[in-house]
Amino acid sequence: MGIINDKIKQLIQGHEELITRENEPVKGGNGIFTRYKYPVLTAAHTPIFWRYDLDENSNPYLMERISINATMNSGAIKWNNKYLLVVRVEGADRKSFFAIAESPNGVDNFRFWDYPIMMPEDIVPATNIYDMRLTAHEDGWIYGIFCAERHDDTAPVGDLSSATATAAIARTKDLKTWERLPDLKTKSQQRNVVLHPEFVDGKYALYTRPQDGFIDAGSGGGIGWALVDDITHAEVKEEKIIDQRYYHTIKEVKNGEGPHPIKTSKGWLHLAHGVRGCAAGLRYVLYMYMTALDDPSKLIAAPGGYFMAPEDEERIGDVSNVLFSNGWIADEDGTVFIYYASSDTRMHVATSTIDKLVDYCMNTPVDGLSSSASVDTLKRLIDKNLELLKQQPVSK
Ligand code: M1P
Repeated sequence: MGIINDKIKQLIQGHEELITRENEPVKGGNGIFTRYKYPVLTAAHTPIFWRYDLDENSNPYLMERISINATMNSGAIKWNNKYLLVVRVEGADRKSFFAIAESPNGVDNFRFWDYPIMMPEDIVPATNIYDMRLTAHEDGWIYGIFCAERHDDTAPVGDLSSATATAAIARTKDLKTWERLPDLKTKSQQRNVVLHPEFVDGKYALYTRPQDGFIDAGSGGGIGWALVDDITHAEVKEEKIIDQRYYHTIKEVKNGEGPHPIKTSKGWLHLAHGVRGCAAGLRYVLYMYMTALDDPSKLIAAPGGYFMAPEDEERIGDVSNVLFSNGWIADEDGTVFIYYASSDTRMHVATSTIDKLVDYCMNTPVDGLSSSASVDTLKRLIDKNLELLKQQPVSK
């Protein structure tokens, strides 16, 4: 065994400085949420001892032996008073795996646990697994539903790109040991499947995203809803669309549920992503909606447009122009920590409160689906404000 030399010490100290750097809220903003100055996790936040062989004899040049490409789309949960992310870590070899990073305050000092999650395989092993949604269910288990990707063996010989997306299900009581349940049985391919935290009519309830192909949502219609009798042999027999896609909106091409919804006194608060096409490719933004407390499948509020869209460095990465969220944490005091990835590359946090997000959902005008409807909505606000300013002028 070699010795820890000065170069290794510098490497470890530099990493420690990065992961303990204090984050700062960005001033200004739109009154709905607050962004933070630094990403909470990047590939460089992964432990030095994952990437380097620290033995001078077997690594005399101190090279990275296992490079990490990205830390992205993370599930989130508050656990033993810590803010935990189940991070999608992607290696330089394009394989994703899950690893937990924990923070004492939710906005900085995220530190990875020593080992990634050793996720058991389904009967048919997957090539790639990613984007876990965590749900502490009222049945007492913590479930992780994620996408299992496999090569589509029905594709013509030589087609090495066609793949299938299936919802994989695992559960745990301690976030360390995971029990893998059989993958969700569905008629179509599925990604972005999320477990609702409560039983509905005595059944497990899932938000689904039926899709025609691996990439193409096609006739899928939008975010679906399905009740499942037995989570240990989960099968979607009936599925209805609860949040539809529309022409010329932020979710024209695709949408997908984010983390499981947060229960509030006014209804279930949902965070989702919407996708549209443009000359630069697909653009992914985050949007919100609410459903009824007594029926989580009934839409009660649909603020028009996006809630968050990529800004500045968020716009650039492996898959540019993408914001994606599959994790948030609502604290006891009403603070909401929204964890989102930018451009399939790094993780960020934004904060808001339950009251603000409910107000945003209930009072942001709906998308009228045409330019004239948007102008009518705008005119009503201008009329109201100009009247107010006439009565109470603001000195310039
Ligand atoms: O590259 C953007 C996202 O694309 C997919 O999301 P969706 O199924 O909604 O299109 C996923 O591969 C996701 O991981 C990725 O961030």
